[in-house]
Amino acid sequence: MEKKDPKAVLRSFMGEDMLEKLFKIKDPKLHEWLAEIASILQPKSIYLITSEEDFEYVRRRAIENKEELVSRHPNHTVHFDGPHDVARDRKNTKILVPGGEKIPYINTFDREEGLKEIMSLLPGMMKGREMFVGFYCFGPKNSPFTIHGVQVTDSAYVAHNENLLYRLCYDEFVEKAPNIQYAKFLHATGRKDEHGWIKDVEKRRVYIDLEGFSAYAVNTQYGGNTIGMKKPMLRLCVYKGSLEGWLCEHMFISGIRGPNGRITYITGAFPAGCGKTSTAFISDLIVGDDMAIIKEFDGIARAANPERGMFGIIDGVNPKDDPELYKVLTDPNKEIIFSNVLLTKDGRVWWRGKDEPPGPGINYAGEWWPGKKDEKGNEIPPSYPNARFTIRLSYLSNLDPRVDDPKGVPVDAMIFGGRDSDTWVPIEEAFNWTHGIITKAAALESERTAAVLGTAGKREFNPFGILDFMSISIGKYVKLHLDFVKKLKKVPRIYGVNYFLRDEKGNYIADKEDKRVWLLWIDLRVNNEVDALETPTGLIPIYQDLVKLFEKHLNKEYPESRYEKEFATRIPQHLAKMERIWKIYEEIPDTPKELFDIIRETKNRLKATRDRWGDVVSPFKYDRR
Ligand code: SPV
Ligand code: MN
Repeated sequence: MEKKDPKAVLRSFMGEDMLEKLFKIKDPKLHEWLAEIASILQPKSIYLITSEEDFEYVRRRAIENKEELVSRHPNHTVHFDGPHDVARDRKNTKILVPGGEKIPYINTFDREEGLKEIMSLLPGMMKGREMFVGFYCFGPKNSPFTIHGVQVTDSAYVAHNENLLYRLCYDEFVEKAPNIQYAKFLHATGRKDEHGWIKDVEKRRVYIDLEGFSAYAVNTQYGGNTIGMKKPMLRLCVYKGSLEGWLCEHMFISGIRGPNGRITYITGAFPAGCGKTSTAFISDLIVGDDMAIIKEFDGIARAANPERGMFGIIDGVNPKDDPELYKVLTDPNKEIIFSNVLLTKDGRVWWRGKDEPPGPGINYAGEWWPGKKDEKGNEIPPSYPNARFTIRLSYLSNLDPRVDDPKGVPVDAMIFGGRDSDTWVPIEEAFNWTHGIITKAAALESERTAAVLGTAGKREFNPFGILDFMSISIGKYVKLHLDFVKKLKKVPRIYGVNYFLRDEKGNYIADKEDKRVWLLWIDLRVNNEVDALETPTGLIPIYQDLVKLFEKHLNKEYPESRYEKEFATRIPQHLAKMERIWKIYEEIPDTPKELFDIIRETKNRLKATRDRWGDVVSPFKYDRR
């Protein structure tokens, strides 16, 4: 069949001025793609987001079509995803690969079949709706870090989020296309019920097409599935980095001020809901809270935040522990999108962390009143544990001005952490890069949180804190990191952290604010200003150094008994962990051999230490290094 002229097709969906804007981007493939999907999806009209002037229109549309409700503060809107769509859907999120090649721990699916399935869902899906097309940058503008992306969605809520979270990059498309590689994201909300919730959740699909450098999300609203520039892009970015020899990470980026005002830059990987954002906030300068692209320039590893906003967890944000964030989230003058919080009858936004009790209103599961139970008799929380807020980073008073630096910031240290009640110490430095990548990053485990659908609390393997967004074999990803260091003149130090260690009674041992001390210790280590103690698993702080930091920066005592409890080596737990990790990587065919060497050495050191000191070894037993 003869192909129709894209311009003629698109003319029936948009006015001449829009059409002109679109054709300023000199990329026939883009025009063809948009014409093709518009013909299939049959939206009422198409709206291009090309400048900040379009932002107010998109926000207004989200309110008019009731995807967002306005709270008592006109700048604060609330969106509800519905009880079955409040988190990322692991089961139905698939990486499309030719032939459906099986990759351990990664949910793969045959590319052709996957694309066919998506195509079968799409016809007419945008009928009666407006289709938004946005042009964004994943990274600072005019930067070697940046990946371009086009988002197509029939949700003004999704487009509204993207406008706050990413740098608008229409001008770069005009300037550079077709000589840029850009990702394509297609989101179609699907049928909604009278609440505005997805009707066909069983047909929810989030498919990532590596070869086509694109992703699809259908029959879903939750931001982690639908905001293409966020997690779908992260998966494409991991893939692209693996082909080109750089790193794409699920990491915050922040700066900590050491003596004389120097800044040590730290990046940190954590699974969702394990302290990534709070670590960024306890630093002195925030660059990013969720993702990082890390590349080598002149022998230095440098990191850039692909985002310019935050889609953060709001549950538990309170004035005492998170003063900076709380202030922003309660400021009537800031533009904020809340999702899956409670909107009370008098128009207040409520989440766990507010000091007043929640009053009746609406939440992710419909009308809510204190004590409301679901059909199984379980109490429905007023605000969902994975409830989120979307804001611009520019609202933060401690935002690092280098957030927009096209060259990014230098990486002095990387930290890896998860929810671990009984094994890791609060902070430990790896002996070197390879040891760190293997024992801190590749061996990361964490208890599941509410950020994914399913039961929270179970210990899961989560290498680099990125498993949910991994699009290539884990073995390859480990190798990519081991090789990356070969380009570096200055090697970042690597740390394992754990904020979730519990005592015999099951209580957390550390206070939330203590993480600041661990970060300050990293600054001293990176600058060779303190020694450390050598344990079988890495290098830990000397007691007196921590006492000084606690006193100076938190104005509190750090008792010997706490140090001993926190920094003891729990050998049986470590050995069991090494067994688990060994078994996992045995099943991953392309695991680099060094991983097994280092695990074997670690086990030997742990056993020798146990023979000498027993199962639980006090940190006071160790020698300085
Ligand atoms: C995460 O879950 O890691 C998030 C939120 O940052 S989401 O966009 O759902 O991935
Ligand atoms: Mn995340």
